[in-house]
Amino acid sequence: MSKPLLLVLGDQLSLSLITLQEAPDNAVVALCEVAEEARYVPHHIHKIGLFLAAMRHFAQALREKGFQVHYSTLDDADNTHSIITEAERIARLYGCNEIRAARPGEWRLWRAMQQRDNPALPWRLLEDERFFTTPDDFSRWANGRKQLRLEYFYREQRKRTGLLMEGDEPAGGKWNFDHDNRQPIKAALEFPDLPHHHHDTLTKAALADAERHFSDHMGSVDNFNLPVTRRQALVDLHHFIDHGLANFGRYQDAISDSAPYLYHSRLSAALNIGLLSPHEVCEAAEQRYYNGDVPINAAEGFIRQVLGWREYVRGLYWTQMPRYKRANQLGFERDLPAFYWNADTDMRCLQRAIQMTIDNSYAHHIQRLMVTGNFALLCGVKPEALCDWYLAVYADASEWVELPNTLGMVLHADGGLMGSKPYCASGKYIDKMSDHCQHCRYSPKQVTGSNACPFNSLYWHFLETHADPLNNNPRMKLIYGSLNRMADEKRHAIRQQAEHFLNQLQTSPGYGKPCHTAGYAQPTSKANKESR
Ligand code: FAD
Ligand code: DLZ
Ligand code: SF4
Repeated sequence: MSKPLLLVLGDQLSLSLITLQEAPDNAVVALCEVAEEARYVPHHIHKIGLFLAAMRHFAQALREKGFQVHYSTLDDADNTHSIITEAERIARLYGCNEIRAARPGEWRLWRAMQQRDNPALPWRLLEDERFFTTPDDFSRWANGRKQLRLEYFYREQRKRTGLLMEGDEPAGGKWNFDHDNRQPIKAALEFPDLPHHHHDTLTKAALADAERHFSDHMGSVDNFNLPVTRRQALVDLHHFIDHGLANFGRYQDAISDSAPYLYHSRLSAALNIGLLSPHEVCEAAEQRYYNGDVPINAAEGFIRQVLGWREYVRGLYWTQMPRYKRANQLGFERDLPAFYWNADTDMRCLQRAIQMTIDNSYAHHIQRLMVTGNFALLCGVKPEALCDWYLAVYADASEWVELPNTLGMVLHADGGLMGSKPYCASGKYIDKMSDHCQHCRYSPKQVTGSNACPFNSLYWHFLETHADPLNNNPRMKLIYGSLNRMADEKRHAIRQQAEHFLNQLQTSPGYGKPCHTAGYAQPTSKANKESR
């Protein structure tokens, strides 16, 4: 008779998970805290605390529902500290003859599960059905298309689900209201306060364990305020729908020097670990539009992120891996700038985006794309260094969503599969969308000279360096026209300015590791914490 071990990973904390839905009465459910998952990149302490606290609460909820649960803690003496070997150890402990697991969020684990080859203890891998689409659905959609553009995928998704559809037509008469969603920051804006989540004894112990085991990682648990139960995640969802959604669209691209969240939902971590479903968050936003509480550009803008972008990047990831991870179309070779680990820079926009990341394990999309991402693109940071950083520092980061965003959207490393052109921008864009520049020692209006915003010369330098292949891109014709019309002396001065900046840029191969530039000692993570 079959007796399965049902492995539930840290990002599969949903009662609707296929493994749990199909559980026979004799099944044993395993949740495993393992050091390997916390260390393969040096995850932010909030992220580790989130996983430990949420997994412990989920195990408790499963027991209350009558499941037999084995929970391995980091301190268990016999813990093997690797997901695969720990699942096999527990299976043998309970006399299970099969391990069942839903598709994990990262290809490395999926591959490792597929490669196990023990007839006495086979792994049975199931499709994760908690998304709107499966990788097979995406593959069918992509089949035969020359370009895999989000917009067409998204329209199909709207038609398939009926979300914001009125018969065969999109609600509001248009598929996409992005044009209305580009308002910059304004001084008079007031942003909603966040709900404050109570830390019960389970949460307190999980945070203490995270700090005790991983004290060398970025961040401090002092200001941890992520939802760790479904109940807390629902509080965040309702709070966003009541207080953030109406302005979500309009200020989606704005950047603030002081406010980390603006009108963003801050729901990504809860969605990605399974405390919320993408269906319920989209339906909640749609309902508010039909109730007349929020404008169409807000509801559509939000639903496009979840039903469109989130599903699209997942489809790309699973259909393009593993070769996707090796892509580096522009041939970038630079290590990560050292200040990405400690925010020690005089460029105000970068300082604020990275400090907010250190404080909250969160930065909103435009900070990731147009500040830290744009800077890395202009400097030519190599994909594996940048991807590891985004994967480590954000509580919502899982490779299926982080990799396409970083490698495809930010670094254009996939040759335009994901985005039709690189999201490169000068200081002028950041000045327009944010209030950073007024606090900065540099001027966004100057391109050369000691006060010139570094983004400006780097921008032209990037275009010049990568003219082949980028100047053939029809969407970049205009900007290459400007570059080509520039006087030789000006071009030369800009090139020198950028090269000087890049030559003195200190880089670091990893958190706490020595920097590449001689004469600079990166602060250790401890010193780093004390200085905050
Ligand atoms: P909101 O702005 O409120 O958006 C609502 C929801 O839409 C998000 O919660 C998220 O689920 C979804 N969403 C929005 N944009 C995207 C997108 N581009 N791709 C996929 N889903 C999206 N998101 C992650 O969830 N995990 C990551 O590891 C991650 N890494 C990123 C790395 C880079 C370089 C960039 C540019 C973006 C990355 N994103 C990632 C996408 C996006 O930045 C975050 O989803 C968003 O900032 C989370 O904050 P929020 O919940 O307040 O989002
Ligand atoms: C991110 C993370 C961390 C820090 N710890 C664990 C853990 O102890 N046990 C676990 O099952 N999952 C953890 N995770 C999430 C995993 O990295 C994630 O489940 C895989 O990357 C697959 O998506
Ligand atoms: Fe950033 Fe340049 Fe503005 Fe300074 S001047 S905040 S470096 S864009």
